[in-house]
Amino acid sequence: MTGTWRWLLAAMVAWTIAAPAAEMTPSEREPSDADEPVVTLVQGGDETTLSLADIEQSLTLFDTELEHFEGPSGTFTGVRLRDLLAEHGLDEARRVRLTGSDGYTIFLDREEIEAKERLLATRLDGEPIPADAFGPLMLMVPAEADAALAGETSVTKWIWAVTTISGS
Ligand SMILES: Nc1nc2c(c(=O)[nH]1)N[C@H]1C(S)=C(S)[C@@H](COP(=O)(O)O)O[C@H]1N2
Ligand SMILES: [Mo]
Repeated sequence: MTGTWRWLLAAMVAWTIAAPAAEMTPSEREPSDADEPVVTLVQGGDETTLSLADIEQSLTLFDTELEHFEGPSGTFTGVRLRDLLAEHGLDEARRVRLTGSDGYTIFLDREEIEAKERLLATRLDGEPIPADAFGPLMLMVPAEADAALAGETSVTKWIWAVTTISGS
């Protein structure tokens, strides 16, 4: 092996060891064709309703393997929150508010949106996530999954059952 190859191999091994358990990688899954509405986007006076098909067909899908602190575990597939916001002009908002079907609500300001890679998961092990199991849309920070599970980081912004996203 030449020096360069040896160095490259060492770097790859080091990266594999150091890589966070739950990284996001582009998915090879086929986008959904389920067209029932799952989420409403609100911006000014405009409201748009999106289905899983609308979300998955217009954006790059990512996979991440993690154990969610509420129990569900496996390969989650979804879109980057940032991509979804950009696709619908909500990246211009000062902050966005996400609300769940249970009324739980969070705000994310632009800085927070930029700071962390958030996955809006639409599937678990290839299947849509049932409404009675935190679905159909779950927001997560894959890079912090292990810390979340260990109770070492705040998970107040891991909102599940997201039904509304509005800009303000
Ligand atoms: N839809 C929804 N998402 C939610 C919550 C909730 O009540 N509803 N609770 C949040 C909070 S405050 C925390 S600490 C974690 C874990 O919530 P739990 O302790 O109520 O299980 O999930 C977050 N995501
Ligand atoms: Mo909480």
